[in-house]
Amino acid sequence: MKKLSTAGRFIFWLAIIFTITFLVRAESGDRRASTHPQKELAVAPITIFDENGQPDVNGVPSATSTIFDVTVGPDFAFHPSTVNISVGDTVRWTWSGSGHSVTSGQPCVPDSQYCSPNDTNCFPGTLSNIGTVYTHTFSRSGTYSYHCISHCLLGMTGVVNVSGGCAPSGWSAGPVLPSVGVRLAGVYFQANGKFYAMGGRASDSAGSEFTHPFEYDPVANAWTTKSATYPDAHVNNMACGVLADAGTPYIYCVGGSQVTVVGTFDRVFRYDPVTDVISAVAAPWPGGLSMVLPGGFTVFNNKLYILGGFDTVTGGGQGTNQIWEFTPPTTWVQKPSVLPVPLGYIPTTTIGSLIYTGGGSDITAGVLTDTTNSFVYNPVANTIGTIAAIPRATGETRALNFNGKMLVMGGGRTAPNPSNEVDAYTPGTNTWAVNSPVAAFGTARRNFPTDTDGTTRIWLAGGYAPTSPTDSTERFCVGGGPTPTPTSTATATATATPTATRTPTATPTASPTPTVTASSTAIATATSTATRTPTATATSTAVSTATATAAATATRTPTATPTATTTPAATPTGTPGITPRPAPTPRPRPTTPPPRP
Ligand SMILES: [Cu+2]
Repeated sequence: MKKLSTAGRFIFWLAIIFTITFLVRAESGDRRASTHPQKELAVAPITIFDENGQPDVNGVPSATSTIFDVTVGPDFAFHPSTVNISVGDTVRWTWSGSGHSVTSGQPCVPDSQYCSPNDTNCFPGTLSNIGTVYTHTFSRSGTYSYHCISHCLLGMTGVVNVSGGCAPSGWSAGPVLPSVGVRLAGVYFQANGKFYAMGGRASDSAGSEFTHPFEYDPVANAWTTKSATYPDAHVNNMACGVLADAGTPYIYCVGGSQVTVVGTFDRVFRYDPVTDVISAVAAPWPGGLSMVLPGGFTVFNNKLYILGGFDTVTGGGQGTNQIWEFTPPTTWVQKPSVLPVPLGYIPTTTIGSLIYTGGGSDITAGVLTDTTNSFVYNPVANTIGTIAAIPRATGETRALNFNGKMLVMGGGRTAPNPSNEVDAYTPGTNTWAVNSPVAAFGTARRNFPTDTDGTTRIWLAGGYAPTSPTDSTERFCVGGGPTPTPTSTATATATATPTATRTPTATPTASPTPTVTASSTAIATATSTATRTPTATATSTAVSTATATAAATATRTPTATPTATTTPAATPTGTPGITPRPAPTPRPRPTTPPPRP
């Protein structure tokens, strides 16, 4: 009896799946791909302009190029689902089942970077049949997710990790920014392989905000000031990330302050680096309330998450604990979870399906103090807990996912900060390493733009170093090339090798697949007292567990004790944690300007 019903259910789902398959195929309207797969094979390796006008997305195979085979189907999977290659290598997908596609983008959102059968019409997509062969050569390092447009929801997803392609190895000085600058947001834009520094200002004087994005081209090893103009001057400490809308990736930016002006903006805009156009997004951040700067920010599943923030008005300036989620084109949701403690400027990144933080600024009565608070947040289950504390207090910087580890990049303002230390957190073991596998960078700084391609390169520039704005740029490359000349003191003569030379060896570092199952870090459920042994490191078990709902009353010790005694006094109240923020009652303008955010 039980067997029968199981079989029945199986057949039922099969029927559903095939229905979906045929419906999608009916919409796709590309018969040619199905009937003449061999033709596609002949066409595919040629460089093609995609709808973004990107001619070099499908790179020219290098002399040492290797072909990696992936089978599409016959089940609802790619085999293997993860391939690790070097820049210049080619992936060759062969269909052993029908009605599938290879479509770039995080599941299940096409981003038009590449797709079967010929890198065009990635959105809404084209399905191909058994015997089809599609090849794509990867000319830039990075982590490239893809999926089958028809069966993504069934888990038909894959990843291509591309490493190498840069030199020299380690940290080296890059060209200086077009201006000294602080409070810019760093964004790597995978579709063109460039690094962007968004917003920010040249000094702490009125009117010093930047008006155009800065673009760093790793190939030319040069900065460019773009033509697009920001919609306003509230561009300090924006939360920015790459999200796709209708198949096209953009840099979305949220919120921001203007120096010497009280309050913040809640507006959202997006920047298309390919067309160099900034456009408005009619969905202001509800958590901004015209006075909150976004805290930590990161992207997961084509959604931008904002963790905590800096309420620049209330109480003379204080941290916030809310978590917000933005989904293109215009949807904001406040998550039921809150941070165990209010924090601003939180180093935050996504590894697999979890969001990690390390450090962040306690803000009390306008005074910022670096902390060691370290959390893991599950945006799907809406649970949040602590992880082993970062080995030093920091804030006013970013965390990056580099080969499945969280790197916390220097930062901090409480002596001896700012720092140039790079702390690396490994989720699988719930442990931290200092300046390994990525060494400390040259110039200690805080509040600077930084980002990574995820596998091979890291960029950073500007920031307070330690108190005055700098224009120095540093870049990190793993593998290839000779060991770098120690960077730091990036004076005018900076420009080192104009890249180009690449040794395709690219020491495969670490485990490039950032799939992280909760394992040791345990986002456990509703237990209340979150006691964590202060020394912690070793045992992965005892990780504490402030649950989403409980944390509302979390008491916070404002001392920046390195052990981050969070004590989320989790009195599990029945009410979900979304205590609506008190309406911004008109409050007297402070006679003295609040701390400059
Ligand atoms: Cu499929």
